[in-house]
Amino acid sequence: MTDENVLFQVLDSHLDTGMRGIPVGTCKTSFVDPVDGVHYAGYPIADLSNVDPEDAAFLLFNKNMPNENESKLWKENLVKCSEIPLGSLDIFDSIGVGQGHPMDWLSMGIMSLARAEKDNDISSDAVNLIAWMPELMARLFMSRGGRGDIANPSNPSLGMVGNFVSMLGMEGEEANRAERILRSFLVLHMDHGGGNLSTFAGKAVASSRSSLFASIASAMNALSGPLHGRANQSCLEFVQKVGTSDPDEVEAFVRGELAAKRPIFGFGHAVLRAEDPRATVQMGIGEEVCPDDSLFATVRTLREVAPKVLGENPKISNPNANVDLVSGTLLYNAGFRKPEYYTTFFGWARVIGISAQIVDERNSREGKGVPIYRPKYIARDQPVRRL
Ligand code: NMX
Ligand code: MLT
Repeated sequence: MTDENVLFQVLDSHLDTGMRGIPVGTCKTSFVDPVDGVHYAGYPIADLSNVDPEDAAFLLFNKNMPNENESKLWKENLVKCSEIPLGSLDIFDSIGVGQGHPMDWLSMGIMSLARAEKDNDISSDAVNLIAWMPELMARLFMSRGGRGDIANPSNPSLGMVGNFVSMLGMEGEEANRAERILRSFLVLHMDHGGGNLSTFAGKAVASSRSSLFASIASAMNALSGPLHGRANQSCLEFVQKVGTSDPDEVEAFVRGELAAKRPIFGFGHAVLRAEDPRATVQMGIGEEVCPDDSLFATVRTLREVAPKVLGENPKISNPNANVDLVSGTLLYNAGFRKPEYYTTFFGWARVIGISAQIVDERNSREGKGVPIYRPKYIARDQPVRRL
């Protein structure tokens, strides 16, 4: 092996670090620059924040922005595929109103749709799942919330977000605001390179040639943890607990949380080393849609104060805001008042990026697909023994 082929030398100190920084594969949908953040097929995320979510999905699958005709055909196909197989989500009627976390419902809903799997044709399964997500999400919200059937029948021609909002029964100004916030939310959260936990988990499961549904449900289970996707729920709860935008009080709160060994949600990142551009974009949306909101005022102060406090600890690689700092506050202002649902929106978005990455991996090696994942663990503290 020549030197230029050596990407990384594994040292003992790399073990038990959650594989931090260890290259394990390739990713075609997006890359994450530690300072400039995620780029979808080369486009910096901030440039994409106002594109149609459907077009961003096309970009991740096809690696180019759709022209007008491609966009039209892609959207028509999503409409065509949008009818959920009869009875597939009946499971939501049996879980019990308010029982279990919404991320568990999301995972169960996706597993339940597996009955419509197409002979392991993961490309069409991926398009179907993306087309079914708005109704799955709306049924999840209505059933878990004890609100009965969807408020309006599914109308996929409204677009994925418009249809979801309509199925929840939102109307007029409320619906417009929710749409504005959710459209950007979905685009910003769709993909983040190959190594984030949910994507990695989904691809690892898919490498055994498991179905797209089983793989994506696994990814959603990984996303449901508070250090990963559920940080958006925890962060809004945290912002509510702060309860002030006074810089001195906010600083005292942050210090108190650290002293109690609790994470400061919405800050830090495994790969990024500057403020996440997705946080910067969402701060801009907040200034546009809810500049006078008290939660947003707390977030504004946290963004100023927390990095200084976290920066005092040299162990913390990135004291700056991540994607989750403000997303919950925006969702709250979009009319979604229950933080426990927020990670399902993250999940909805990631279904798209992770599916695109799984399709790429399944098509690699001239259609043979990536080999089954099988990293090496170094045995420790287990000398050979005899009975
Ligand atoms: N609050 C408190 N401690 C922190 C924070 C934070 N925001 N960020 C890092 N640390 C600690 C971390 O727990 C670790 O401590 P120890 O060595 O005792 O285990 C130490 O600082 C070094 O961690 P890093 O290498 O800087 O970060 P790492 O890659 O391990 O973890 C996160 C990254 C994102 C898990 C971490 O920054 C964190 O827990 N943040 C708060 C939760 C959050 O907002 N998560 C959302 C991330 C984005 N996403 O959607 O996935
Ligand atoms: C993110 O969107 O920030 C990720 O999923 C977390 C990561 O990249 O590790």
